[in-house]
Amino acid sequence: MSFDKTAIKNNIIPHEKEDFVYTYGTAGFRSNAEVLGSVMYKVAILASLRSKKLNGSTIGVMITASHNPEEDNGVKLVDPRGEMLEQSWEVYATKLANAKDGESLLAVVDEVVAQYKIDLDVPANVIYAYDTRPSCPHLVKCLEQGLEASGAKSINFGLKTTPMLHYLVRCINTAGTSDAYGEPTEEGYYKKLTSAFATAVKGKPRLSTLHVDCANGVGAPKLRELLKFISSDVLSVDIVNENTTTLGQLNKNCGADYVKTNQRAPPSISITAGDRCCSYDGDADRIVFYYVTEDGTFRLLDGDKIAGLAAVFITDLVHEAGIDSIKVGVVQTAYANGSSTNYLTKVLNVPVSCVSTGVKHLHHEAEKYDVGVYFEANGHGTVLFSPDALNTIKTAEAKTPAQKQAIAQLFSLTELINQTVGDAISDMLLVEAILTSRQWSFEEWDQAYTDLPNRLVKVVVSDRHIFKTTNAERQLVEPAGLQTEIDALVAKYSNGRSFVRASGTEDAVRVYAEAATRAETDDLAFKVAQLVY
Ligand code: NG1
Ligand code: ZN
Repeated sequence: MSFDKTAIKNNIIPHEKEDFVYTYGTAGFRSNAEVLGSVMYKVAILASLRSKKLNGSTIGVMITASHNPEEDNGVKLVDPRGEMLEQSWEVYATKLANAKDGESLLAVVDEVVAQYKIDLDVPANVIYAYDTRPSCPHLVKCLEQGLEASGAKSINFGLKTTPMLHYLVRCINTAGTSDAYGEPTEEGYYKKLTSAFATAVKGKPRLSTLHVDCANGVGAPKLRELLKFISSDVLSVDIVNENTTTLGQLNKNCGADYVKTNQRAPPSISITAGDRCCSYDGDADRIVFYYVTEDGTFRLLDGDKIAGLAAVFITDLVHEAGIDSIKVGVVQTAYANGSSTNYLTKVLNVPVSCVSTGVKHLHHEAEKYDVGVYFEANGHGTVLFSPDALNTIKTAEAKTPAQKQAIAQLFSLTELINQTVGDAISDMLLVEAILTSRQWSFEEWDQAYTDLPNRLVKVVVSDRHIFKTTNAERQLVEPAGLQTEIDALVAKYSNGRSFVRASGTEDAVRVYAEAATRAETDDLAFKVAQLVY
């Protein structure tokens, strides 16, 4: 099988819409599924080139649009260690996607080959998977057309959650090495997570049932499958919203994004005081938890709360294990609630960095710590253990039974937490392991700090690209003068904070505001939105 330029040129899938401009954004290409067939073809070519560049390492392609409505779809590339595609390649992804005919496509291919000095004779290896969207089968065919033209050896892994595909990519590329990540099968994934969970909670009484809203997406069948690998004496889960076959149900009035944005439980869940609930998003890489208090108030435990819980637990464990040389750090974005940042820096005394939106930015920053906890407020995140930290944990010698237990527990966390990307299933088990270990209710977890009231508003503008930011997106540099106006408004509110940035996944500008009270927050958000509009 060879990289066949003639076939690449001749088999090109024409653009569905003449004037559509494609951008490889925060989470790859994402838009209405109708315009994505042509993109899939090009993504396949790019994946093949990337694999060739990396000496035939396996590259992943995931077809999903996460929390977007069912009619949308998207695609992103996964690099050999399970991370997002290296950023410098994104411009070429965009260029390829916008090439309208065979000639211009080949011109971009030649540019990539020259830029990265790619040897086209190196064999390419690509694996791919997709979520439950009705447009997936067609888009998969378009992808396969591109894989064939570029002569890639490929494996269709079928229906998977996004994090599972990341896991598989890493397993395949590390197989047989000293840092082999796991068995490159779906079953291997379940076994790894469930056995780590069982170790992490050993000897502790099981918590009450956790109600899991799977957003009528791929998380539902996969969680059901995982449960076959773990005893209900250890983990009790009730799956809600698992209708993946009725059209129009995916992410509809349910899922992590619905809960976070509306700050309420999905109407399909009847939730009463004492119930423990969580919601995944459509491709199961995000999770948020929630409960209601005795007086019926809805309480959200979002990504910031998960980061705080993980940071405090791991910091304590490291200390109990007698390996204080391992330092824990947390990475957030500007959307993190001000109270969470305050709690992490002032109460826990852990270093916190703030980076631009998008997990790829958080992931890279988290790699700088021994243990890097990173979460977006919307519930997308994970915890990374550096190779040195991993080695220290593996070789630590216990002097007491308590140290022995702490070391074992720390090690189980390194197995339980998906090291490639945020993973709703893995994060759910992490939170359950911590709460089981501490025998904490959601209320007790929630006690760490109280969120400042906050509001996220979407403003549709004629051209979102004019909004340019700096300082991890916390300040606008363009349009000129707008930031000064925002600052003047913010200064009028106690604990006020607000910022504006263009979305990378939707054609809109996002306004975030927080302040001391709900009324002030809403007022600030509204006034800033008016400035933008
Ligand atoms: P954009 O649309 O760029 O704000 C959204 C989320 C990100 C991230 C991506 C990818 C917010 C405010 N933004 O990005 O955190 O998750 O989608 O899914 O939640
Ligand atoms: Zn997602």
